[in-house]
Amino acid sequence: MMEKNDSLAKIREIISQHQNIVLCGHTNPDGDAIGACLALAASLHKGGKMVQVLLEPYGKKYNMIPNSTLIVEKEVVTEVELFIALDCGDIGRFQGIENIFRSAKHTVNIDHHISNSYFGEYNYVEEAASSTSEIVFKLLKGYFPLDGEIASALYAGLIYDTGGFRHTSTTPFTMQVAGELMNYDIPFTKIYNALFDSRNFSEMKIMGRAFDKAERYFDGRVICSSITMGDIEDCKGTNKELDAIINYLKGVNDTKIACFLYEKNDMDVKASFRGNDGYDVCALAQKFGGGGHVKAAGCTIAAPIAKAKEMVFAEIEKML
Ligand SMILES: [Mn+2]
Repeated sequence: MMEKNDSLAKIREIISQHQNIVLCGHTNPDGDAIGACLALAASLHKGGKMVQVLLEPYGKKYNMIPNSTLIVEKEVVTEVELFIALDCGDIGRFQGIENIFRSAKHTVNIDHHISNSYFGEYNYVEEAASSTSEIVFKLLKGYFPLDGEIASALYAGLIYDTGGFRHTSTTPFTMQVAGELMNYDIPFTKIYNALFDSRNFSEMKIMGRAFDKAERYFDGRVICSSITMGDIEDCKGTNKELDAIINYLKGVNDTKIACFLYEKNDMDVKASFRGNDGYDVCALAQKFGGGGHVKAAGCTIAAPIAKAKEMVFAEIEKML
């Protein structure tokens, strides 16, 4: 099989050869996308590069990830020498800035999603890596600056994507990286609590509504809940406050597949899936043009929420 990946050494060389660098993470960025972007950006900035980060607005709980001042509005980005996409499985994962990506002289794709489409001119995709932040650590260590703030950002990405070292993507190397990052005297308790144990009042209210609306199907093997724009409005929240729900659904005893759907706008429904052993929800998400990991994946479906649910269930029925 032809190796589709470039080496980390090659990626470092490309970075070293360019001065004006734009980084982006995926749409609706999570702890790993933000952590990886701000860590790499801060390191390159410290090394004297002109760095701009493109990330959509994100939830308060990520505010403890340092160096968010490197984030810019897409309108101010002109003439990109090097564009680095982090934690993005496909070009469709960075919405609204595809034109910036295409106008860049060179592009790099660094990711750990199994569904990655190798869309970069240079690619480094490691499915076995716990997180993109873990890959960024390997990229930086010994070659680019690392400090307490950069280590905090990487640690945030690492624990976010492993669910606090719980998911099967956690490896001895993940723990080794965490240990090395802790040597920078990072506020690891604060980072953990911000990511996993704090929420807005509105977020709690929306969670309550989602739990109330949850139902089980296919003899209890499938659990599903959904949230409408009206629900979010009633709870005075936003659709950035829905991330925690799916894992609670998955945690219900005897669940094989958990689904959570929400109305993104009048046209689109966002669906998240979690699968237990033996159920490939990445394949499920791919049926709708989405992707992700075997046990955690998602997609966007252009249909009303009831219809989207029907479509998802029709595919799930084939899997069971
Ligand atoms: Mn990730």
